[in-house]
Amino acid sequence: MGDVTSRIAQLRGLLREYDYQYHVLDDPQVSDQEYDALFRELRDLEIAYPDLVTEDSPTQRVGGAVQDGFVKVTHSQPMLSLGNVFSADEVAEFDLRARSGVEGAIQYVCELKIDGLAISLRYEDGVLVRGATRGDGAVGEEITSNLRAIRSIPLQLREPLTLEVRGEAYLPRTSFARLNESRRAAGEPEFANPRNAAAGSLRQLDPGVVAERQLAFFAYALVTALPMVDSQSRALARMGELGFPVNPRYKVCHSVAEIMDYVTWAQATRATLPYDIDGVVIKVDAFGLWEKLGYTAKSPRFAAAYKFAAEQGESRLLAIELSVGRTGAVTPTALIEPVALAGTTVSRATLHNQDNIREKDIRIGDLVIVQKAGDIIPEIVRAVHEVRTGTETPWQMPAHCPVCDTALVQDEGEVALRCPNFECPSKRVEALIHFAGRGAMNIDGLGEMLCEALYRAGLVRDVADFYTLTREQLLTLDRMGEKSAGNLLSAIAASREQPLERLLFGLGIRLVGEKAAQTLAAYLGDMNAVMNASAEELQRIPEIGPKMAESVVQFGQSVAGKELVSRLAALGLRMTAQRRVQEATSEAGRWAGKVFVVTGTLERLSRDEAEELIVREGGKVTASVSKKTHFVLAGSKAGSKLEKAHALLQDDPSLPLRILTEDDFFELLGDARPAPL
Ligand code: 3BA
Repeated sequence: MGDVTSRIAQLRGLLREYDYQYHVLDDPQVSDQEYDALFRELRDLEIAYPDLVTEDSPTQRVGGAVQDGFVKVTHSQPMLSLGNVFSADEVAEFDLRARSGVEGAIQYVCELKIDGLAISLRYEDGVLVRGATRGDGAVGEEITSNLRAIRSIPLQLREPLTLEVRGEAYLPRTSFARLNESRRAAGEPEFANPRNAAAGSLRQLDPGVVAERQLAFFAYALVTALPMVDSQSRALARMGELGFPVNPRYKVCHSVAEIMDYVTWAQATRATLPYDIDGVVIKVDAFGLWEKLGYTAKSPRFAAAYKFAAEQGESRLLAIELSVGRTGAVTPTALIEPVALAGTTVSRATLHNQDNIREKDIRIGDLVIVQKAGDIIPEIVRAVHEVRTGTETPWQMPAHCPVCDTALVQDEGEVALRCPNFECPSKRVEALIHFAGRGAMNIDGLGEMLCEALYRAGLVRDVADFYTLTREQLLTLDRMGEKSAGNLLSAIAASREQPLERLLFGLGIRLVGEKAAQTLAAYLGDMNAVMNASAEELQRIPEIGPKMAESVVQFGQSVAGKELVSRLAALGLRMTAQRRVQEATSEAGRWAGKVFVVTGTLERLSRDEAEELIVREGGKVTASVSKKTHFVLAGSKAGSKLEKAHALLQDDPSLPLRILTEDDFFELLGDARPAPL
């Protein structure tokens, strides 16, 4: 028995070392056959002696069973987002601010910004115990089983330490190509880019699927303080020693010029890398300065992301396809000859609207410049008129809906043509997709294809119909099994509990985006109030302007809107807000009748909090600066709104308009500052 125990320990040690050499150092020292022989020997011993199996054994990467879903976890420290910089000037500003906190020289670490998903890994006594997604930064999802299936993530560290490390899980380009090839062969929809594929993979409930997809990992942040590790450069080195894959292509820089050289190098190298990057991360090296520089509301002041400009390519415009969105807007999409761009193949790109096509004189058959920036959908930038042959044909927007043939209309002041038909199948399906989508009710498994299939089968005409679907109905659909049907029904049922703001957003009221839905829910408190609010009442709410107010009133007063909402209420969806903003002290408040605009980044409170304070004091918050504005509260990086205020004052210094810094604002509030929100 003693022999077995020590052989198992020896095998694990060897396999761990070989995994490390292969996946972290990228420098295998044994052949696949040798590795496999040792692996089989270990696996067979563990089968014979199941009591000796441990979680951190190299055989246990894909041990976990298929899961039902993911549990939410609160991060020990929030995973902040990075502020963006786009030019040498903005890097210089970042540098100036960082230097204001130091005497003497400053050192930076520049890293490639891997285009994957930020994750957090916790180790106890050297053993991986928990892995989580970034989520919204405060709360993520526990995906330990999936992360264990990533072979470059160590299950056991080379030293028995307790610590937390963060980094990027990503899909190497070769893995991405392989994955899409097999999806194409299986007739499944392909992923648009490696990032989406990585995200989709980590949401899989079966770790076996994650293992197959061959994701990888780079560690870039050491959350736990360790002896002798007082800088980012040391943290990177130390994480490497502990067995984490650390991207070796980072560089210590001492000036803006050196940082920009690195950016230039990264841009030039980008296409040859085996993974996608979307920029460079610049970090102050010394941890001592991290504390001094601190954070803004959202991101650290000691780091920034330099985002690459969009990558461009050339292609041929083959045809223009029209689609009808949820609001009826008809949008043209260019079908182009496939072109490789930023690591993916692009064969469709947006043309935005008919005015854009006319203004840029884009014709079928034209050579076109295609551009892709980050997550954004590819777009046609322009046509290369110089190389026309005369065979190119101008394109005309049709007068009728391409789906239901209703005459299209153009609203005053809008560019898009819209299909006004309430029953247009395309609008209906898009409304269903929107409702089930991520920012809205977030119903797992209810994607575009299924929404369309449900509509076509006549099972769902509007969003309320989701909640009366039965198992039998679902089973009549192609490729719908017992298990998927069950999962879908429980996901739909669970979505009843989604907060009011998600429901409001999901209803797809024109102009009401995610942010406006949150504001409406917080200020009005329940669905009834939203449905019955007058335009005046709505406009008193921060950042709800006349157009949105009108749209909400129109929905609230429409027969269809009323009917839909009352059905949803009867079906048990949540109709009241969890958190309600305190009523305005109205006339009594110190800012009764005063009109505010809040702009830029505030340091001591969020924009929402500032707006709530203003409303509590009887003030009104609007989105844009005009002659009627009394106060512009301007944080850092305030842009056009602040400029507009300056311009108005220059034109007419007698305006009652005042520009406030954050300090001025708190001074005005004085000792009457209400209790923290
Ligand atoms: N370094 C992304 N954040 C990064 C630790 C800080 C940071 C990133 C980074 C905040 C990359 C924001 C999400 C987050 C961990 C918060 C990188 C990359 N450093 N090299 C400075 O390659 N994508 N992202 N992740 N905490």
